[in-house]
Amino acid sequence: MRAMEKTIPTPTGTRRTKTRTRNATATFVLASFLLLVEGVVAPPWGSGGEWQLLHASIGISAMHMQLLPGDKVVMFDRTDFGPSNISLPGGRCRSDPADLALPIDCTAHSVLLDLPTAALRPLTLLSDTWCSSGALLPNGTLLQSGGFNDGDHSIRLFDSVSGDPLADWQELPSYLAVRRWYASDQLLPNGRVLIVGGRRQFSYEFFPSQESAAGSGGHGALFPFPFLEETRDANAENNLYPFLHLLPDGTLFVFANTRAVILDIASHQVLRRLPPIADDVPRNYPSSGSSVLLPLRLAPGGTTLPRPEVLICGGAPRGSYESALRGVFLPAATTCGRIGPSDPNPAWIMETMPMPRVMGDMVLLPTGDVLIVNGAAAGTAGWELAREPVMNPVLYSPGASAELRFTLLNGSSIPRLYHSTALLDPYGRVLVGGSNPHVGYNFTNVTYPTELSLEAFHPPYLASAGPRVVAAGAPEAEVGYGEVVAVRFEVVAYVEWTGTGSVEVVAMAPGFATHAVGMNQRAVVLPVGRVTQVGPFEYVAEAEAPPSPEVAPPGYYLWFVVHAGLPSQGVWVRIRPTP
Ligand SMILES: *[C@@H]1O[C@H](CO)[C@@H](O)[C@H](O)[C@H]1NC(C)=O
Ligand SMILES: *[C@@H]1O[C@H](CO)[C@@H](O)[C@H](O)[C@H]1NC(C)=O
Ligand SMILES: *[C@@H]1O[C@H](CO)[C@@H](O)[C@H](O)[C@H]1NC(C)=O
Ligand SMILES: *[C@@H]1O[C@H](CO)[C@@H](O)[C@H](O)[C@H]1NC(C)=O
Ligand SMILES: CC(=O)N[C@H]1CO[C@H](CO)[C@@H](O)[C@@H]1O
Repeated sequence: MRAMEKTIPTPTGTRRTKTRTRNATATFVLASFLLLVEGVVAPPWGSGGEWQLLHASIGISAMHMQLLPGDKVVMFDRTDFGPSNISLPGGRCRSDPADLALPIDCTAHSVLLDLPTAALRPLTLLSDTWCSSGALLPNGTLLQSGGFNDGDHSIRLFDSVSGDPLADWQELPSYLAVRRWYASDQLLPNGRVLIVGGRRQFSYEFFPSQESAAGSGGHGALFPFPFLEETRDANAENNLYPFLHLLPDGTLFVFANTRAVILDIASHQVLRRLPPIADDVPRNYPSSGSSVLLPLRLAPGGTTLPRPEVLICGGAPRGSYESALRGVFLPAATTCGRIGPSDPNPAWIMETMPMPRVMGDMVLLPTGDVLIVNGAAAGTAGWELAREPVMNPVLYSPGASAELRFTLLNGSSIPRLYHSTALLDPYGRVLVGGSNPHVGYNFTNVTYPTELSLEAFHPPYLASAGPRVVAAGAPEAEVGYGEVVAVRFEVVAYVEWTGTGSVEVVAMAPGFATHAVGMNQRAVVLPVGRVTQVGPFEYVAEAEAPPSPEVAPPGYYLWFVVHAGLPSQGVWVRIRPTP
């Protein structure tokens, strides 16, 4: 047991200090992190990052993945795949006459991973989650929406913070107004979630729906969104899993196929149509590229809004899907497009990646860089429709000069094609899992076997010693909008202190990963005021919490301290909803 001090601000600005006791698990985390950062000997890997196999089999294919507060990861695939490689808890079996593969299935299709111990726990899904979407609600409950077959109108909730060791999925069948298969979710400033599109659905709806909030028990209201019909290609569609990014002024950037609009959620009006992406390559499923909102850099006092920029990388040229069905796998896109959607005259800047990629996952890192990982160099998303897996991740550095913009990193040995996922974890690693390019769990007699493994990619920064946050977080830490928070951290003895100007505090929202889309990922670089030395290697940085729910919707964020470009381990801080 180890006592630890936490300093959090009170609303008046004076600070109170309280002491709490870390439990054994948390101490274990700390210990293993210290081992990692205190290795003065040269790390076993170089500047290209390192791959680590966390689990040879998690029992399912990590088709959907969400990081949860408490350092857990929930993963699931689909129920209509046949038997997985892990049994349902308590010897239960699921009896579902509507299941397309196995009416009585005694295996699990969802697992919960505890990161500190790497322990896995099977969870119970009742209806099919295939190609569904999700968002972490401000209270720490994961909302998962839609799917296929008997699950296409369902929403499911997973409570990550109650501490119930047997917590499991709660299903609300028939909640959604329409079928949502390949939809995208965005957490909104008011804590509700917008659920957009899906196959042949040119509309969006909300969770909680107004009606159910008012107790009517009926379906939620449905709002037409003709943009999704306009962007649908005849055969391939190429507009599924639209990219959604909440902009700091509260409007929503929506990208489908090759086009983008700005939607005002309150009035349901399209405010603006942006120019189509410059090379006219479709970017959405099955031409799956990936997209992030680049880190929002805040000015002190919350007076000026940060300039948002959206980055979209990879995809597959029009015709790739039809061609792949005939067995001809066209080269994927090598381009990225970058745009400032709130600029007076938004224009795409096109850049070229070191190699082509479709079905890549883009993951925001605490350093402000973007990792592009997984996917293939030829073909598209869909069963058996891709070839030439891309084994090497690429780092995109938004502020670097053109020559240093892309860095090729060390490759994995495991192909990750259709249904692979990636997300940032609290240690600053990127968890990589999934790849199920077949209609069942096919492990033999197929070109790319279904993958039940889970890897962690250690970005190059983990080879050096980052700071260690000793206070600010702790699982129950909460801050309000605009509050100043004292973040205490240590810089290890042998690392040169590069001065207060090189300290950043970054709040990162945990994303929901599936089908090359990282829903609700968000990096907010907080204004840092005074940085005070309080011990031999110990400092306190005064960081200003985000100014508004438009900049950072309420809920759980990982806060990282970055010193001289090296991030600490992330600590969970909840931003309180405004009353
Ligand atoms: C990783 O990349 C670095 C630098 O590019 C290289 O020196 C190292 O050998 C690579 N390690 C592995 C395991 O590939
Ligand atoms: C979190 O909020 C959602 C939406 O209001 C609600 O349905 C859910 O029950 C809440 N979770 C907990 C644990 O209270
Ligand atoms: C994969 O397995 C399923 C179910 O076992 C089977 O129906 C299907 O034909 C297999 N696919 C391939 C490509 O072998
Ligand atoms: C392997 O796959 C081929 C075509 O996909 C199929 O014709 C053959 O029957 C399969 N063999 C086995 C042993 O499943
Ligand atoms: C494909 C796969 O991972 N199969 C594994 C399922 O689980 C058993 C043991 O529980 C392993 O022996 C198999 O290799």
